[in-house]
Amino acid sequence: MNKIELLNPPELVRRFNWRDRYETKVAQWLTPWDGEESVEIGFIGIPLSKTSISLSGASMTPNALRELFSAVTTYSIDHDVDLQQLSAKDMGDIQMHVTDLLQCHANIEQGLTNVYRALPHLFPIIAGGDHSITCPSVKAFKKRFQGKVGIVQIDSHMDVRNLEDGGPTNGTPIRGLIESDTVEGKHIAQIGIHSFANSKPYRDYAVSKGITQFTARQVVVKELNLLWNKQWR
Ligand SMILES: [Mn+2]
Repeated sequence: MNKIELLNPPELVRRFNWRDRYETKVAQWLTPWDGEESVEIGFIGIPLSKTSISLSGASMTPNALRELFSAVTTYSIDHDVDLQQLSAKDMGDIQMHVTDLLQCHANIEQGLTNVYRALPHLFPIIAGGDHSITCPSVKAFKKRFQGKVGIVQIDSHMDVRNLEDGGPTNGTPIRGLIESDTVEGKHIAQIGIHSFANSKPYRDYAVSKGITQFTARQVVVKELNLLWNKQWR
């Protein structure tokens, strides 16, 4: 078995032993990577929540998702697609440091870089963790592709807080990516930004950097207009 530095095997493995021959549960498809098999899609957990400004249980998310692997199937009726044709594996979790948050971020960037080096064609699906993990994750992704990277962010917050007042936190990942020249503002779209959840100086910063923003209200109004035109006219 090939050990990738800073990547631990999944902490939780959810099995589903009974099998209907015509149905596959995610637990029967998205199984732990054995360190050898070729793999197209990798589920990677980053169990970090201490970088959150407010109390957070986000570090429990990777395992909470793994719990659900036995409850859901690989088939989408909406898109008539069965994902089991893709080779996907649970790669495990990036190693966190217990107390050193900057070390956690360094581990994320280096650990993902190690993963991409070992498996250059892997398409990663990364499960945080609080939103601070986006900054080191995207830095590693950009290093791998050497090209321009864009972000579609679905969030009530802009996450462009200054880095001097206690960063890097879950409020700073977009700022960190812009200030480190990893991602250009014009390649970032934020959808769902809420009123009374952000400040005017950060709205001005986002606009000055060319970030495209759609508020939650704009999304709802647009959705209602679509529904109105479709169903009631
Ligand atoms: Mn966020």
